[in-house]
Amino acid sequence: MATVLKLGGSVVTEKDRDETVDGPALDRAAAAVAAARSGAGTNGGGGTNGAVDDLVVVHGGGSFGHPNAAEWGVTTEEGTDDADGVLAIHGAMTTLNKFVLRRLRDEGVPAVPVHPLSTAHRDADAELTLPTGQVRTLLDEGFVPVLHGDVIAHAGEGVTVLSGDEIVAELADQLRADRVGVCSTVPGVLDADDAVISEIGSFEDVADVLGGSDATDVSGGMAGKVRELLALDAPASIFDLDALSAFLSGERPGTTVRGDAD
Ligand code: IP8
Repeated sequence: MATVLKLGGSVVTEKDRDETVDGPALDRAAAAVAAARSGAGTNGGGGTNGAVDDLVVVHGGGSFGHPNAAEWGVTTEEGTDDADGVLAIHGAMTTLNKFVLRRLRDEGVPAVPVHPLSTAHRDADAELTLPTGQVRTLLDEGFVPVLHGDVIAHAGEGVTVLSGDEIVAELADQLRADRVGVCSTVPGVLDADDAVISEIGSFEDVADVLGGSDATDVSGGMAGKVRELLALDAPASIFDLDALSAFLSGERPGTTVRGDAD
């Protein structure tokens, strides 16, 4: 059984300054992952918990990748066949990936990169194929695979964006993850009064507060996240950095998304 953790791009980068890592936030995230891996995380009662064994980390782009994608007019649906565009977007994401890996390694986490551009594709019907044999084997060998939002080959489009949220959903299904967490800049999905909605069972529950499509980034913002998570077998949690340790120690902080498949 695996845990899939998404570190939101806006959590680990300064979203308003191009290609700028939020060092303190990334340090906190890396420390929380390291503590959970060693079983040193605290539970709600202040005690310690068992280690999180099979952990896959996925990170988004934040101020990396999204500006390049916008510059080249690339979204999850609109592609480019210009190799310079591919390298600009993918290069920004692998730069961020190196920062994330460095911080995790500094904390002693056996983190290794898995780049979706090298393995995944969409067919002409936009159907995603994301091989996970290498991820499963890396987990079995004791590593923490770290994937990231990327551009991937897309039949008829050149390359299009593959969001971290799509990766989380695909990994969760294929690895039969029992825990899925999305660490965001907000403590959960917020209602009209900015209170955290503790549980979401269908998109209609939150359509009013999220709007039909919350396109604050090329991959669909919170509305896109909720839609992806509703399709999962496992319940998923959306929470902020303050609650990352709690999630990793087995709690369900923030908003729990339980789809029909759950
Ligand atoms: O931040 C998007 O990943 P996300 C990555 O998870 C690119 O949506 C290439 C813009």
